Amino acid sequence: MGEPTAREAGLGVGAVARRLGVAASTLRTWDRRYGIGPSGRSPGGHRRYTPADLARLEVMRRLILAGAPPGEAARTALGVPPGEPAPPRAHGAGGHRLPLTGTGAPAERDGERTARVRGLARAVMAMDEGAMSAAVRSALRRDGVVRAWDGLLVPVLVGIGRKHAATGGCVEMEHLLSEVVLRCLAEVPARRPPDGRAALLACAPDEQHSLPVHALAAALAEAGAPAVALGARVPAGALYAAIDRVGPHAVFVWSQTGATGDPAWLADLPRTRPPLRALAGGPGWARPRLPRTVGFVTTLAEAVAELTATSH
Ligand code: B12
Repeated sequence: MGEPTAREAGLGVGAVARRLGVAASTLRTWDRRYGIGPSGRSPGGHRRYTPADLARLEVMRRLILAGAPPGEAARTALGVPPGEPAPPRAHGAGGHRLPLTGTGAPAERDGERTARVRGLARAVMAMDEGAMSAAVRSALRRDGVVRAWDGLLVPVLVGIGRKHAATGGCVEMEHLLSEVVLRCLAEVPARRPPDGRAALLACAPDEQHSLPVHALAAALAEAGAPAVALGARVPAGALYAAIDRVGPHAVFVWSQTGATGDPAWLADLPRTRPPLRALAGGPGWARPRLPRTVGFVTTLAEAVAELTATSH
C-alpha cells in the first residue's frame, strides 16, 4: 500500500468539513487535541486529507453521534487500545496541547446517561435525522417511555430551548427533533388492546407544544391504559365535545407557555357520570387560578400514576 500519492492526498479541510457535515474549526480542533487529522501532502506541500484519513474521521463522527466522548471516539477511530493516549502527530503544528477528555468520569451510569444526552444533542445540531431516530428509538426500547423522556428527551429539549433563547436560532432543529420524537413515540407498542374507558389528553387552546401530551399517550400505552390524544391547540369547545363523545374517565390538559395558561375555561368542563377526573400539567398554567376541581401533576410519572389509578 505505502504512502498515498499526491493525487490521492487531495482534500483540504473545507472539503472534508462539507463532506462530513462538521465545521472546519472542529476538524482542526480534533487534529490538535486528538491527533486525528490529515496525513497527506499536496504537491505544494500543503497538508491534505487522504481517503484513509476521511474514513477515520467518518468513524469518529459516527461514534460521537452515538454518544462517545470525542477523546474516546478519536482513540477508537485511530485504533488506539483503551487507556493509551492517542499517538502524537508526525507533523510539527499542533500536537497535544490539551489533555484528553474522559478522565475522572462520574459513576458509570451517570456517565452513560450524559454521553447519550450529548450524543443526541450532537445529532440534533448536525440535523442527522437517522442518528436522532436511532438514539430516541433505542432509549425508548431500553428504558421505557418515562425514563427515556426524563433522562434523555427532556434534557435535550431544554438544552435546545436554551440555545434558542440565547441565540434566536435553532428553530429548524427544534422542529426536526420534535418530528423525530413524535414519530418514535407513536411507534411505542400498546401493551394490550384498548380496554375500558380512555383518558383524554389535549393541549390547551392555541398551545402548540404537544410533545408532553404524546409522551403521556405513549407512556399510558406502555402501561396498558387506553388514551385518546388530541394533540396541539385544542379549542375549549372541541375538548368539551370530545368529552361528550369519548366518555373518558379522566381528562389531562397541557399548557407550556403563559400565553395559553389562563385556566378559566376549565371551570366549564362538561359534568359527567361518573364524574370526570380533570388534571392539568405544564409550566404555562396560572396555577393559583386553576379551578378547585382540577388537579395538578408535575411529572410524567405522576400523570401516568394518576391516570392509570382511575382508569378502572
Ligand atoms: C420543541 C419546542 C417547540 C416545538 C413544539 C413542537 C411540538 N409538537 O411540541 C415548536 C418548534 C413548534 C415550538 C414552537 C414555539 N416555541 Co417552543 N419550544 C420547544 C422546546 C425546545 C421543548 C418543548 C417541550 O416539549 N417541553 C416539555 C419539557 C421538555 O420541558 P419543561 O416544560 O421544562 O418540563 C418540566 C415540567 O413541565 C415537567 N415535565 C416534563 N415533561 C412532562 C410531562 C408531563 C405529562 C408532566 C405532567 C410534566 C412534565 O418536567 C420538567 C422539569 O420540571 C422548548 C424548550 C423548553 N424548555 O421546554 C421551547 C419553548 C417552550 N418554546 C418557546 C417559544 C417562545 C416558542 C414559540 C412561541 C416561538 C419560537 N421561538 O419558537 C413557538 C410557537 C409556540 C406556540 N404558539 O404555542 C419558549 C417559551 C418561552 C415561554 N416561557 O413562554 C421555549 C421555552 C424556548 C425558549 N427558551 O425560548 N417550540
